[in-house]
Amino acid sequence: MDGAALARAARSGKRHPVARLVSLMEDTRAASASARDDALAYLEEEARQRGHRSTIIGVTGTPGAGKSSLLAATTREMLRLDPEATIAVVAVDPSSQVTKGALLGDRTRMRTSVEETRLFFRSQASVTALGGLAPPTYLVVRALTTLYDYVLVETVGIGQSEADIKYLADTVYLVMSPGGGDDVQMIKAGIVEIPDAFVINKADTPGASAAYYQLRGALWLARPFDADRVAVLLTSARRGDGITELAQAMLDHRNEAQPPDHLAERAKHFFAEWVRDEWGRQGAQVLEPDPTMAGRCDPATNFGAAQAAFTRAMQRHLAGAESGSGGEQIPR
Ligand SMILES: Nc1nc2c(ncn2[C@@H]2O[C@H](COP(=O)(O)OP(=O)(O)OP(=O)(O)O)[C@@H](O)[C@H]2O)c(=O)[nH]1
Ligand SMILES: [Mg+2]
Repeated sequence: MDGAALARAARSGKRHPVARLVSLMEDTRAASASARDDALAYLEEEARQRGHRSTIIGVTGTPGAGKSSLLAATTREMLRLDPEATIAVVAVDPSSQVTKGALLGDRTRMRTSVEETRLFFRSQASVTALGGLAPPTYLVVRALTTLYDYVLVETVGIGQSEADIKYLADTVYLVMSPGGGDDVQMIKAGIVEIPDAFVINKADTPGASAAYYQLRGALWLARPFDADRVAVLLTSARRGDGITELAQAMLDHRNEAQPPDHLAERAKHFFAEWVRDEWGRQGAQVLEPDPTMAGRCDPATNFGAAQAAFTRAMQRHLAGAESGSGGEQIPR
């Protein structure tokens, strides 16, 4: 597969070419590794030449808090407020936890016309046992930052994924809904410390303002140093309350937009995640003595090649362990 050709086609912003590019980024097979690297290299170079910058906004929160409904309403409003803005949404579905109906719901809520090139939506199954981001999310997001001004990533917040989204996103919004008992759990898990801003959704239901004051109180306890500066927005995706404010808050992150390859510096973290996901503890043991892969394959510039190299090293390691020779420690 010709990765650069796919990337060139995706620059049109048309849904199908972008979808094919995203599928390539999600393809973890070694056979597609060089196509992925070529596509990313092309996109980042092309974006650099245009002076393109983008910002990544993570939207996390408890299951059913209304993240998808909010994103559907908010992205529409963002496009209305800023007629130039382009937005990609990646929703990471915890496929092990929700029914197929919910999955389908996520997809239909974000349905837009095929001609709409300013908005792209992708739902991605999260297959990781850790409950965090799907392993290919990093590469997908990295590719999308070269094409869109805003990349919004929806994840379900269950511990580990909060920390993960902090690595991936420039800004993290936590969505809560009243009466869910969310606040108490958040403080316990220390999760309230991670987000940059909070959204209390379902403001049309009882308990929304109580939840607001509970959260404000929790913020004073958990992060007294910046509690008064943290935004807490009240919204109703159903009625449309607070959507303009949320859309404007997200648009304002444009000021912090970054050049196309700014995710490169986070490659090491997500490469280690991939190793753990793909090869478990044994993989981590092989990677640990030589996290730079002896300088041979830098995941920052050649993520796919680094994966392929590590896979080969791992296979040799395992074969060696079986034959009793102890195998190789350093991936080559
Ligand atoms: N009353 C009310 N219900 C809402 C609101 N926003 C979303 N919902 C409902 O809450 C349910 C969950 O909404 P989703 O948007 O799927 O929530 P989510 O956080 O994306 O859910 P998961 O991705 O499954 O974790 C749906 O039945 C929505 O119709 C709101 O503002 N008010
Ligand atoms: Mg959702």
